[in-house]
Amino acid sequence: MKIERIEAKSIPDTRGKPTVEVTLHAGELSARASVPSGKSTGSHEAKELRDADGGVETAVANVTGEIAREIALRDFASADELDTFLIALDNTPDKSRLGANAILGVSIAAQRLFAQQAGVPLWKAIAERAKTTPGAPRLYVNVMNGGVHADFRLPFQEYILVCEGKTSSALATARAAFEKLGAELPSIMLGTGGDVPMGDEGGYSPTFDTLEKPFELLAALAAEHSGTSIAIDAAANELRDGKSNYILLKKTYAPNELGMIYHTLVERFPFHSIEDPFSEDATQDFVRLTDALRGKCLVVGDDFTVTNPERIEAAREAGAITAVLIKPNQIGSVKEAIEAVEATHDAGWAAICSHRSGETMDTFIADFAYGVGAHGIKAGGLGQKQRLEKYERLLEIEKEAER
Ligand code: 2PG
Ligand code: MG
Repeated sequence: MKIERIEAKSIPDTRGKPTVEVTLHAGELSARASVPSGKSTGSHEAKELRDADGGVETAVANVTGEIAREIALRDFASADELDTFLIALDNTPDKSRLGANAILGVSIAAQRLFAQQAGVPLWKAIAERAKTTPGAPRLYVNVMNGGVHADFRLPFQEYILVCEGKTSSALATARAAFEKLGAELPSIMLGTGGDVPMGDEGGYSPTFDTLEKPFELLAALAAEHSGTSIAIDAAANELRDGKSNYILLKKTYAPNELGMIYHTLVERFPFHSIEDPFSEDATQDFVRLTDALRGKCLVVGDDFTVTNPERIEAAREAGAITAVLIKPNQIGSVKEAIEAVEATHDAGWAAICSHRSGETMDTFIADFAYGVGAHGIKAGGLGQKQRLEKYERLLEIEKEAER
């Protein structure tokens, strides 16, 4: 395929922060992609190129300048070939020269172009490329937002209701639970009552005086609907006290004490998974918790593994986790995100595909999660249209797959 024209521009994400949008043109075909952006980022992630003022003009210029020029000189047989070319063109281990945001925008748009050319839905093209069996992921619906996504009104970053089954029924369950929780919160949260604050990912963000209260609420919702359970993203990088301890609700905990908290929560509530229970390099703490919770609850790496096949391999050697969060922008290309899924599945672990806290209307992650047959998809709460778009796209895919 010859990509003749590339456009790129800066668009606002859900926090109003600039992010990259790319449009590719090849003959009659054209495809667009926009790149999400995280807030609780791991230091081992590929580098998102930002200007001194927080803008993405340099990343945009890299797409319309060097990348467009080089791509126009070539003909690509597959999206994989194009990604390999982009990775070599950047030629840094962390995509810091051209920017992971610049490269991923082109990579996703190119995957869409190649799917169009083949006349197949995006999820199918991804499944063929990844050699995976497509299927509906569990919905990880972030019903209550905390941590850096909500000024720490709740200590953990994400309080998630995991909904299993067909997307249409899982989403109906999530909607019913989300609505019920929204109606209950004003009378039970701390503060003045009235409007419930919302967090960055379209979930409620109430305040409580105990660690357990949000889990009591989640467990009550889970008890009402079969096929539901609880997950959290502790995002423990953000809980660090600057030394080796963690702070929750103004109290300091040593790693083993935090481990005990998780243990007690899992004993008491119907847990499915815990993401980033410790900070990004605390491998031995991950190993201990994974051993203690084996068969009871998945331990998920996010900042710990950063969608990097090499870090996933190292985690496998250590036996540190049992599931991996897959975020294409942590690694910067569709090709490497697929390799990260492969490394995860090779380890016998669950892959959970994820949006970022700064999102756009792009629904690539829905097709990606379905295409690779992921264990789950994290796409946020139901109170923000950029999150709902992903769930809506999964509903469309359910119909496409039935045809
Ligand atoms: C996470 C994500 C997405 P952020 O930590 O898993 O929910 O947040 O994009 O801010 O890293
Ligand atoms: Mg996370």
